[in-house]
Amino acid sequence: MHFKTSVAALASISALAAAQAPSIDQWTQQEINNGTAWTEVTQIASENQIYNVGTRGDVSCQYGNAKVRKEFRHMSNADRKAFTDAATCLMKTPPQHMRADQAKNYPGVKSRHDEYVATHINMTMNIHATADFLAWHRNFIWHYESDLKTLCGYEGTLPYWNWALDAAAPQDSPLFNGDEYSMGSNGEYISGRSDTYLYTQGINMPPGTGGGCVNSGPFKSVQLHLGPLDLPNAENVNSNYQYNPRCLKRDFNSFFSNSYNTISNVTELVLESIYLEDFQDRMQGYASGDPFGVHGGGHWTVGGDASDFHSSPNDPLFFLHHGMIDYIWTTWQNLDIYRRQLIIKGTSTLGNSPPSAEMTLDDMIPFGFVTGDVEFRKLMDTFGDAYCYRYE
Ligand SMILES: *[C@@H]1O[C@H](CO)[C@@H](O)[C@H](O)[C@H]1NC(C)=O
Ligand SMILES: *[C@@H]1O[C@H](CO)[C@@H](O)[C@H](O)[C@H]1NC(C)=O
Ligand SMILES: *[C@@H]1O[C@H](CO)[C@@H](O)[C@H](O)[C@H]1NC(C)=O
Ligand SMILES: [Cu+2]
Repeated sequence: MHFKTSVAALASISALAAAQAPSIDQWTQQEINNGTAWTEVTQIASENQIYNVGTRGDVSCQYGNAKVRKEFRHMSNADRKAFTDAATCLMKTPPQHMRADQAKNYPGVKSRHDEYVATHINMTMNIHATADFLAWHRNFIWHYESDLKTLCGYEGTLPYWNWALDAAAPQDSPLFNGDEYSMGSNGEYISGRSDTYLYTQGINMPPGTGGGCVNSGPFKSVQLHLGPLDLPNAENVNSNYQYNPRCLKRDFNSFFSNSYNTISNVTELVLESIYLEDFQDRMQGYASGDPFGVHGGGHWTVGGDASDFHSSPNDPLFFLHHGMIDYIWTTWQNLDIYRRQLIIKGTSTLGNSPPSAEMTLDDMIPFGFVTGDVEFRKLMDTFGDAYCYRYE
């Protein structure tokens, strides 16, 4: 079955979808591969979102006044620069949560940005392949966005990076052209490298297109302080919060984007995952035949510091990648909003190792040096509680 879909017809498809998510059979493989299906899927999801939010009556967060997060390349030059100015400002802002008497235990925490990195390092084994992977990262990047505003005067919203648009050659993306309106360049090219075997995923990684320090654009002279902890071919630190001042490195690698982050990869993930377990496992690379998923694939596509499992938030691009992950989750939720809004599945330990209790929406979730504990339930709806934003 193939629906001939015009934008005008989307409203009626959307009414159907309010009862049940659309089926992948509604699109041809060519439409899935050329982005037509993804465009229509996100339109159906936003129609559902408009309808759903519209039924809530007199609440202050409405579709029309929600903050809109945009793809970085679709922002104006001035807005992009305002964002990267604020992101570098956060790296120079002193820690806000760590008390003076705690500082000796966290020698590498020198800035507010480092508090995000340290928190992610601390919680790595409790926020990936857990029930709260999506929710935890949603709240993590939302606080980053808030901090850019309150601590660094930013007036815009958190951008996201749709890596599928750059899957063929991420190193050539306009986001990374290295000018002052970009997200910074690739790392300096290091030649003569050979393949690296990645044990966890069981694959052979060819060398990327960079490998050295990011040498132009807004993050050219930033200094990282924490990590890396698990990078291949790197001098990893020996303890979680060790002080390790150095440049930001990247190594764009189309091997990953072509295999795990294409437009068909993300469209098939969203349309073929009916159950939450399938959706979150496949997204993170725990499904058979896909050891990275779009989440892991995005981290490894950037390479360098963004691919360090523990300290990846060192690269501000982390927050744009996780914006895309959050966009994908909200899209999946909104395709069948009544069933998917408040559904969670899993425990609080990575792959349930060591075994831990099933999480519930009543659980209080810790955020280390980012913010106080938050009830899981309050992280499920981008129009609920503290949140009021959408993607476009
Ligand atoms: C994608 O493929 C469909 C089906 O062949 C075609 O109608 C449509 O114009 C294509 N869209 C783009 C953006 O190439
Ligand atoms: C991702 O998409 C590409 C083509 O766009 C395909 O070759 C690859 O097998 C897909 N990966 C997965 C894990 O489905
Ligand atoms: C790390 O976790 C411990 C135990 O939960 C907590 O007391 C500490 O504040 C955390 N530190 C950071 C930086 O998240
Ligand atoms: Cu993470």
